[in-house]
Amino acid sequence: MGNINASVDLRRDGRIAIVTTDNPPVNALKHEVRAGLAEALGQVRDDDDVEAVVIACAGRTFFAGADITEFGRPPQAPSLGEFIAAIETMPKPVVAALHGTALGGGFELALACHFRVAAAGARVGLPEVRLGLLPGAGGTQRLPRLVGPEKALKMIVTGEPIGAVEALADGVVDEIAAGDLTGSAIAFARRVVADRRPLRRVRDRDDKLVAEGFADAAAALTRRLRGREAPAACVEAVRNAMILPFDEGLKRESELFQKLVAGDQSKAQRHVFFAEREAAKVPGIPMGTKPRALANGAVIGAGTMGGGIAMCFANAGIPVTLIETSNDLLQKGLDRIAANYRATVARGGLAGDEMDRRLGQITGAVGIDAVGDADVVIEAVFEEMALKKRVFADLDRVAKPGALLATNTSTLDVDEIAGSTSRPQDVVGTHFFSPANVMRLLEIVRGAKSGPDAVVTALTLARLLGKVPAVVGVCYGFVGNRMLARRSVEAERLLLEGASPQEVESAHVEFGLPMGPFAMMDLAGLDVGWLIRKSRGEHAVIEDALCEAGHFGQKTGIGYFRYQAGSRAAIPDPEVERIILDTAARLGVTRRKIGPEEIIERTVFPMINEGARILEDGIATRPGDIDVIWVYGYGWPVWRGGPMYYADRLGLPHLRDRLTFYAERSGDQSLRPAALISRLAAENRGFATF
Ligand code: T1G
Ligand code: NAD
Repeated sequence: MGNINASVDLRRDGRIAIVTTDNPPVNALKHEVRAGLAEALGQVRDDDDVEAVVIACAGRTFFAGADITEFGRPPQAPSLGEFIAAIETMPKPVVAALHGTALGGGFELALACHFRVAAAGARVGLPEVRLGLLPGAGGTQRLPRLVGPEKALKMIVTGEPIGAVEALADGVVDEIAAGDLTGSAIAFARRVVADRRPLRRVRDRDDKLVAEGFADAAAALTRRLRGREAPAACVEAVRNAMILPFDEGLKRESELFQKLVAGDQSKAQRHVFFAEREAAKVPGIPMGTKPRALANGAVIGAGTMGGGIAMCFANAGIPVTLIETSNDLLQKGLDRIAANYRATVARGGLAGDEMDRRLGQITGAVGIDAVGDADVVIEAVFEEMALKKRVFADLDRVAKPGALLATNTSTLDVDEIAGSTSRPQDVVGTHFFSPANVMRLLEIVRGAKSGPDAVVTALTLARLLGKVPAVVGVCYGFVGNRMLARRSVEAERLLLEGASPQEVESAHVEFGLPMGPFAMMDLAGLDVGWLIRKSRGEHAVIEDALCEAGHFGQKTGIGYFRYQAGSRAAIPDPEVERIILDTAARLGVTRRKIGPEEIIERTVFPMINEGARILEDGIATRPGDIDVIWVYGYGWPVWRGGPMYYADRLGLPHLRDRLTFYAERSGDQSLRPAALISRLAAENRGFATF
């Protein structure tokens, strides 16, 4: 409780005024905070007894930005821009005391201060682009004046923060606090006064505004951000810093911000921001449930997934034992990991010594006894139930009491796997996505007997490995793959009816996905799906024919597309075209030209329909969880908010009618709208109200 208002406090230390904000959890710059700060500044501005001002925050972080929940609401004065202008025109030094994550409007506020003192662990950044925005309170005009346009653009287009040491080197902060942060900031302010140091306003500094290298940097940074509006706006705004007077650049920045904040893309990305945080809140877990220890791990199987999962542990600094059935297979797995790291080092994405440190965290072994005293064991062997049950029965024998036992199965019944142990309360699914060291999602499968602390431990593991968790129930394919199976059925029909693999691919890439269904299958390996179908007595006429012809995807150089050695570029394959035509002829399918709109409707709508059934079954708790799963597990474009959010934008009545049309035309009753869709459409509601 402050003395200015509930969030802001003003006190004095001699002739230094300290304005402290306390608005947990992240000191978001909501209206009350801005009003309190403006009031405090007003009080000390003309108080001759005050020589300088320190702006600090209580709690775990300096201002982590504007209050995102206020976007889209009627603006309340003072705006952040107005308050920031007031700081800059203060007739006495204003020092910002930075700790935690000073982000967005919080960092922009600090950039308007005359000096910045940071705690050693502080991080500063402008992540607005991740919300489909650009910095809207001067960040695109002030940061380039401190670090140069190229570095500023990199920080703004990637949204990646920098640490205090780098910020000091760049002149973004003036000092790293030795001891207590606020104390150091007060001492710094006193020295500024004593030394009569001139008030340095960042806006007045032009010496670093050199255009050299900017255009190339902009091209390189935005190359992979197709379809997004915000990155282009960031480039325009930072360019303006070099070509326009400060106030004009600021005005244009604000216009760009207002346009983006009212736009569909930012609304979708803000939905994902909050959905990601909601997804980690699991109903039915008693408050205060503690995670188990996670000091080391073991991974069973060093194939496509096992290797990537072991890298996640190593990247997080957690020692891991990678276990295979033979030295040859183990060495193959370890070689693949080393090659992966070397490729990253070669791209400049990792330092050589850091690679060595991470490789040092991975120990290879043959035989399940090597699990030893691992706190968590993740099984990633072939997708065969009998084999997985044997592995878990062995784990029940060798793993230490209380170890978290997890399976990376893509589809299989986690309860049945847990049933092969005497400790089903310790068993969960931890479904990583390929490539496991890259994809950010961790689909945590909660079994009927999974203990609450096992679920909480899996959630904690996700955060330690830098993954975004979503907790789901047990069913075939859980959430992501269950929906994906619907898309695969329709994708195959599209090929039979006349669309080429590359037409289906380009429709999905145009839609904003990194790749379409066929390039994705080629990456994951067609043999994984083939094994699963065979074990379930199911068929996919074209994909089965491809597998029988050895088309397993990138791992064999031929799948739906052809791949040259060392390249991931998908090349159309006449042999695949022939297999499709032969199969269509054999089945007597009439072929026709199919456009991209129909391709997307027929692959995306059945997925959403299955998403509705998943909500009906309680396999997912919230529609937002499904959106998070698709954004972080399958590369669904974040600026479309996720499949369920996208459906609400389309309108459920429209979705209902299109599904009904396709069900009647194809005769496939499983395409009929789910009861939930029919009900919500009839009530003119969306999934958001589910
Ligand atoms: N506004 C409102 N709520 C926020 C928030 C924000 N800026 N940041 C976090 N929260 C909530 C979050 O929803 C969660 O709520 C709780 O705080 C803890 O968050 C003009 C326009 C700071 C690194 O983009 O990146 O400034 O679930 O679980 O893992 O240019 O939160 O508990 O109810 O994420 O420790 C720019 C966004 C805004 C930073 C902390 N700033 N936040 O991570 O905790 S736009 C950002 C984060 C802007 C200006 C523009 C992270 C974090 P709940 P958490 P965390
Ligand atoms: P893979 O064939 O590439 O690797 C499996 C590895 O397990 C092989 O190296 C094999 O030698 C090893 N293995 C088999 N039995 C073993 C045992 N008893 N002890 C130790 N190692 C053993 O398969 P993958 O693609 O890595 O799939 C592994 C699991 O992950 C499967 O359950 C799969 O469904 C799941 N998954 C796969 C993907 C994907 O995209 N490939 C994505 C998510 C989940």
